[in-house]
Amino acid sequence: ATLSVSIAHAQTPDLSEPPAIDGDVVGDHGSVTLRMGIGLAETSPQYLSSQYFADILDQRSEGRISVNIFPNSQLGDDVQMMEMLQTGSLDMTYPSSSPATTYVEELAVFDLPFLLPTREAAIAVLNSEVAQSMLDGFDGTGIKALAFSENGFRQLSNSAREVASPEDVAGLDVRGLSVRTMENPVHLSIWETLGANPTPMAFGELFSAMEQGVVDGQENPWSTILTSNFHEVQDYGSETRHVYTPFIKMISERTWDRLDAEYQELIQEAALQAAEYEIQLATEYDDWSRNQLEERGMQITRLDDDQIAAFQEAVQPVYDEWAPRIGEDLVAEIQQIVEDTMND
Ligand code: KDG
Repeated sequence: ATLSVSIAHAQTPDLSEPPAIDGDVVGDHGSVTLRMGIGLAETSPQYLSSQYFADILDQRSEGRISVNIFPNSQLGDDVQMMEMLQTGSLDMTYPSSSPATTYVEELAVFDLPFLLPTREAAIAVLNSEVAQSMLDGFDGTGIKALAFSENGFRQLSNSAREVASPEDVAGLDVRGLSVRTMENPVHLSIWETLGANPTPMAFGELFSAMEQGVVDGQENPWSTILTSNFHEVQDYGSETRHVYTPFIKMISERTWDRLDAEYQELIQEAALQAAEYEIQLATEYDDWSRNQLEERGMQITRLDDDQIAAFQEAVQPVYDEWAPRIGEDLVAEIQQIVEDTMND
């Protein structure tokens, strides 16, 4: 008998237990239900950390604060859900930083290619004062940004050909790859510069767009490629690590303003704890997901330092165009944090 391949594979890596939930039970300020929409699937670190967030609130409010999580973009995409937070028709969401640059322009620094070389450097940046001031930058938009979390290092996948160089993206005798990007101008610029045909598109539409051949490929962390089953429609993966994008945990200001201060404090604390746990989960998922994708038949190209350097050089015009617009000082400040972690 043939066992279905998907049954034979584990759904998650061996995950470390979430940290024990401690801290006092908060006072009774009534029952609250928070609706949270996310883009990714139930097996993703994003969902698992959201569940942990819900567990913290449940335990520390003795069941009075509950969180309903709606995965798989079922309530809308990142852009739509942020707008729903503004109007108060959704309580919480959890987008990539990239589509959130329409609210806080400085966030675009995270979209600069190859700026953050290691997870350690990325986390140092997320914990920095300059990152906190980006979260504060949402004040007055109708959205309260609670915490940065990890989406991760983004990798290229496609259904057309193996990609090991910028020339493979552009195609020499053939057309450039059509690549779906997040709704963000720096990402468009990256893929245009590499000679691809980029198309911004909502994440929820991506699987069928690839299935139908509307686009050849996309870029996301290995964990997203795996948990969204992109390998079913993508034959090739390239370990480009071209961008590290964070997630941002957000709550509607309308919802926030209705909450008792003690509930607010608990939600803020839980968001930070869930973010920390998510970074741990994302770390555990990363290489494991790549290996799972290989086992499931995706051909994955690991790039050596010279090959990465070729991509870095090819996207230099993106810096020339965007660093002045994002702010040379901000870019330099982030580069300094990176350098400090590399010298530690
Ligand atoms: O909830 C987050 C997802 O909707 C999205 O941000 C995933 O990185 C992502 C993408 O490519 O859109």
